[in-house]
Amino acid sequence: MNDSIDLLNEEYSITDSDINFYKKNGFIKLKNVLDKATLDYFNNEITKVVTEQNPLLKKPIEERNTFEQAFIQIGNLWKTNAIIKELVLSKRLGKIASDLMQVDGVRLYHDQALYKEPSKKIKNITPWHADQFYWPLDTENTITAWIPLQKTTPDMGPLAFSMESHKHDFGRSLEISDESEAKIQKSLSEANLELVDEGFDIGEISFHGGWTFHRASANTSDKVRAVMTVIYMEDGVKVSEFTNSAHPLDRDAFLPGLNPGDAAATDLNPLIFKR
Ligand SMILES: O=C(O)CCC(=O)C(=O)O
Repeated sequence: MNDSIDLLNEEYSITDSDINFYKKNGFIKLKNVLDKATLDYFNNEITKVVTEQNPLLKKPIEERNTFEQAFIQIGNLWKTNAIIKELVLSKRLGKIASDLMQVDGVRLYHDQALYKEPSKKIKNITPWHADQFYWPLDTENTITAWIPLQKTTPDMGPLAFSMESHKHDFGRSLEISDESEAKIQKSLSEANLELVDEGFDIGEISFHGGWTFHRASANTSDKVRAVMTVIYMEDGVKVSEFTNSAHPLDRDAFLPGLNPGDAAATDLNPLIFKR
């Protein structure tokens, strides 16, 4: 293991007030979870893989649909890259996920890099959505670590959250689209839910629950917004019934071979942390 990732073996202390904030609001932003040396190390590797594998390289941003404009998305990186695996399976992050959800252990659901390109021409927002729409998991105990690989200023499209929106079920059946942006925005405004839309310092990471509504503004800066995400689920959860067309696709990608009722624990879902 490289010296710069020793930090991944150290524990990050989560307080009762962090747990209460997460429970009440459905997300939390935590400072100094990683340091610059560690982030530079992973940024270098993840950016190399994203550049090599970018499925949108030959498609100009103006010709893409809203989802494709929002970010370059590449998943399951940990499976083929030993360096990225150290970050994705790190106990430091896995324990934070367990502590915030107040569960005994977490497994990996999947990882993905989300790179929002700089764009002056197109407003490449990430529309409002809740992730769990896509996931055939029989639990509410899912959480995403959104890990910016550099300081992320407000003009780069940092992740923004609607406070307490995990208690609000309007819009849960909308996939990421222009429709989800318009309809969920309207419903969150009508419910007077507060928006948290701020930059991320270097080393700051957010954790949001599967039903928390979130979005991101366009990247109007001149730098790429490089982000890695790790999605955790409580250890012991089962595959749910498939109730939309995204569910079997996610099953194939992240829970291969499983059917509703099976334990969500394939070779792609290692146990990351257990008390
Ligand atoms: O990075 C983005 O713009 C969106 C990220 C997101 O939706 C997620 O991590 O759940």
